[in-house]
Amino acid sequence: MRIAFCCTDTPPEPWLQGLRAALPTVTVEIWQPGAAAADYAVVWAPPQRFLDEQPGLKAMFNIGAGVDALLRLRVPPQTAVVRLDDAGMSVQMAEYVCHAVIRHFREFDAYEADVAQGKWSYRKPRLRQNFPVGVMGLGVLGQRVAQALQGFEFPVCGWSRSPRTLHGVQCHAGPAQFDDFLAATRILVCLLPLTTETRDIMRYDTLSRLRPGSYVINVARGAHLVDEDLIALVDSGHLVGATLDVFRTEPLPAAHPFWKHPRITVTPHTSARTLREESIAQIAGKIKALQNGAPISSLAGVVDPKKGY
Ligand code: NDP
Ligand code: OXD
Repeated sequence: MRIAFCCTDTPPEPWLQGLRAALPTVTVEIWQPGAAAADYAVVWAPPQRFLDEQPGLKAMFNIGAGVDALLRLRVPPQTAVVRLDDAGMSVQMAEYVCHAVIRHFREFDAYEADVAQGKWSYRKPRLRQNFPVGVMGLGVLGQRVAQALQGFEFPVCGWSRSPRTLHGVQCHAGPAQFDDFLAATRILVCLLPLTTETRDIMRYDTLSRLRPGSYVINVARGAHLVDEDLIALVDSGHLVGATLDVFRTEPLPAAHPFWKHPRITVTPHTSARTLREESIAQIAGKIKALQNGAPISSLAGVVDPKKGY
């Protein structure tokens, strides 16, 4: 059995070593144009040529949770696309989102500004009941984030494609319940996959339906957000600010207004990083299961190309 490794921007050696150690009877090689046909592939942002030259792959394991970039390519129809299913990302995402929510709710940025001027100041405590958090996307990451926020006693609501029942979360589903979800939200967290349905979902008309004084946290994909609409709504005061980890163009261009906007906090796509050891263990476990005859549909994280996630 042969595995092709084709990951852009990823130092290959530690991955090759880890995969070979986890699957000692398997040949694991960096893909080169003209390479022999492989059974499986481990990929991140592969070139189209890789897919064109490997039409017989049984499955392609993406070393990230989001598959939007991969699905923009022509994937051979019989090749299953399998994304990372948590693999240590959900706890990182929960840390990041709770940090951003609490920083906003407790006004720590204002305290830091005061302290920088040598000012000992107090702000009136705010009621967390007045800061309901709305999580768009109640999948692997969104559920963990919703659970972590409940630990801090924030009211939490959520929105997904199909109806969900989550303890303590006011769940909404589908376009028909989107308005109710927005109206119930004061801190909006985006954890959707990027698909044709979700592209530009945070734009002027949708963000305007959040209650005045709302805050936006985007940790999914840059193309979920229309940048100029966010800036217009923050500048008009309808939104009070945003924390953004993902951008339409990455790295964020030096001249982009997000960098210097006083009410927008930027991080470099780092909210939940791929953890190599966990990811290798998960991918190797799935390859072993397939080799032992498990059907591909039994694996967690198999992407439905029709839904786009
Ligand atoms: P999942 O596939 O587990 O969850 C996706 C959720 O979004 C599901 O609840 C799904 O609904 C919902 N959803 C999809 N389409 C729609 C729609 N049209 N309307 C309403 N809800 C919809 O994904 P993960 O939680 O693992 O990851 C989410 C995204 O986070 C990734 O796709 C990626 O873009 C991003 N990400 C960002 C990282 C970063 O570092 N910034 C790191 C990792 C991921 P349903 O439950 O009905 O299927
Ligand atoms: C992912 C990411 O999708 O890191 O895993 O954004």
